[in-house]
Amino acid sequence: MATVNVNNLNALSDLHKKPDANFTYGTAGFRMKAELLDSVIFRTGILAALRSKKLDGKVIGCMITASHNPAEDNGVKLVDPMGEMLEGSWEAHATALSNAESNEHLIDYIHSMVSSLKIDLTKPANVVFGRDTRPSGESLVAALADGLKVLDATVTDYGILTTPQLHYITRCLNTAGTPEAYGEPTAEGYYKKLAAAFKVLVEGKTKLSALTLDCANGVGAPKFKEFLPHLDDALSVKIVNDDVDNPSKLNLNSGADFVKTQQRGPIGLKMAPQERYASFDGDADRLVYYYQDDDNTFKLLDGDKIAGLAAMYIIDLVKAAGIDSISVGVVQTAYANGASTQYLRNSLNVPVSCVSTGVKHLHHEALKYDVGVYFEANGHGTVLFSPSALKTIHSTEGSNPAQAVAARSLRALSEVINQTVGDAFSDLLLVETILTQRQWTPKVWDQAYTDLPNRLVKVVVKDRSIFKTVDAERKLVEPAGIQDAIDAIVLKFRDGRSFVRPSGTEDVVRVYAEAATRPETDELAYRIGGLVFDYNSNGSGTRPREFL
Ligand code: NG1
Ligand code: ZN
Repeated sequence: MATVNVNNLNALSDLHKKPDANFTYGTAGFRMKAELLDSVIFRTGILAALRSKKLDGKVIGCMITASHNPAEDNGVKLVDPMGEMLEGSWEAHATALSNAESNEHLIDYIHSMVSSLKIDLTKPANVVFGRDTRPSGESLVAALADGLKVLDATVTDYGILTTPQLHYITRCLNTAGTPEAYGEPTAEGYYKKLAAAFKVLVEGKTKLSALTLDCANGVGAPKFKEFLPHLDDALSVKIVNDDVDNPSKLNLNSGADFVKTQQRGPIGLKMAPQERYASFDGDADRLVYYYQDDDNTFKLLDGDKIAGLAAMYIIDLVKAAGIDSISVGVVQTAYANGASTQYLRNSLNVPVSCVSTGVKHLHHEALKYDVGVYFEANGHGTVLFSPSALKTIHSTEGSNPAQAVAARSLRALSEVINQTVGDAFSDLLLVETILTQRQWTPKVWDQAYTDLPNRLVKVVVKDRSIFKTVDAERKLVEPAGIQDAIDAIVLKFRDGRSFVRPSGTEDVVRVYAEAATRPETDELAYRIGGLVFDYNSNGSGTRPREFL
């Protein structure tokens, strides 16, 4: 059995010593203050090479980003060969490698992986990587490159990219020359593919007024500017918050996360009634829309609204093409607004599944449908077309011109939508397609249903690990008795719904509540927040004042 070159590993690992900290590869990969990440990223490089060797030299992607987090944070996520997230069972290996206390422990763990997973170290390793605009990205890429040297991986540095671009490129590289070939493995190839499909989708339709796009001062700004010329004027976009030269501005008072959580537009953006606005997050995998109503109220069109719009449009197209044997389904998490679930089930008559938080859960569930639409309320999501749906769509010519046009649109739609992961560029083109096809203003889109007022509250507790959930995180089984207490409170509120779960990315417990009116929603959220605090404060800390 081949072994790791220990001298090589020692020399490289000594350049990237582990600090006194504990790391976890979670739903968002590793994510934390950038200054703590050097050893983690070095070791993630080793893991990426092992994963590639395990998969017979298939290309593994590695993205250095901290998405919507503040500028001083950074992180890393691995991408599996078809552009999907790293297989769940390898997350524990990532965590274990990152926490090995010495070079010896590191080598031992690598060898234990080699033997238990039957990894043939003589196989090639191929890894590609990219990063967002964070200043820490440059030195972290160097740490990653050192990690990749440990097992002599062949690497390609794609420089600055959006997260979904790296997922796309990874899939292209692994499918090149096969019947599943996904496209040219470059940013340019990605732009060409999306633009060509979008032009087919809006052909002959009257162009809408310009969309104002907030890029959160992140990588979406330079990349969308690169992309726009490919659209040949098929879409008018006015880009704002594009200052990537001032790193401290990244995600600051702007971007999809700010807009969704604050339920307001980016600070400094002057909004005109009935115009369209959209925000990306810092690595351009999340998208939310919004507008200002005639009475100046701010209206958010979040991931749930995008899912509803997409499902409605796809169901209509499938019918119009005469291929309604294709099943369309929607996947949400418990954070989806109750009114959106009602709309999908009762007005669109589509099956809706609810899964645990984290895109990998949504993605997995969406694969069960011919066409699976999945979105988190925060704007991260996509639409997956199964191989059999694609086959049907590609072989349908239609028995009349209307059917032929619908089938052509479905084909283009499957090209415009990134099949690997939620992609803000793709999702934006999807929304713009539908609004252009229908000649809808954001207000008309918004009329599908009215969101129930909702509130998300963070509760800082002593130990969030004591909160254990079941039923797609909608019920707590531990601490004992707490769920009954929650249910008793919820019962008192009209249209009340509330659930509690520990965050996977922050050291807090999240409380979600919705009810018929804003005051009732707030009261519900704060009463449940207080309950959670009382169950786990152990008398420490101060009970937040708003907790009734
Ligand atoms: P946690 O911190 O586990 O709630 C958050 C988001 C998720 C997902 C992950 C990964 C909410 C309520 N939670 O997870 O939807 O996007 O981050 O970034 O938005
Ligand atoms: Zn993101």
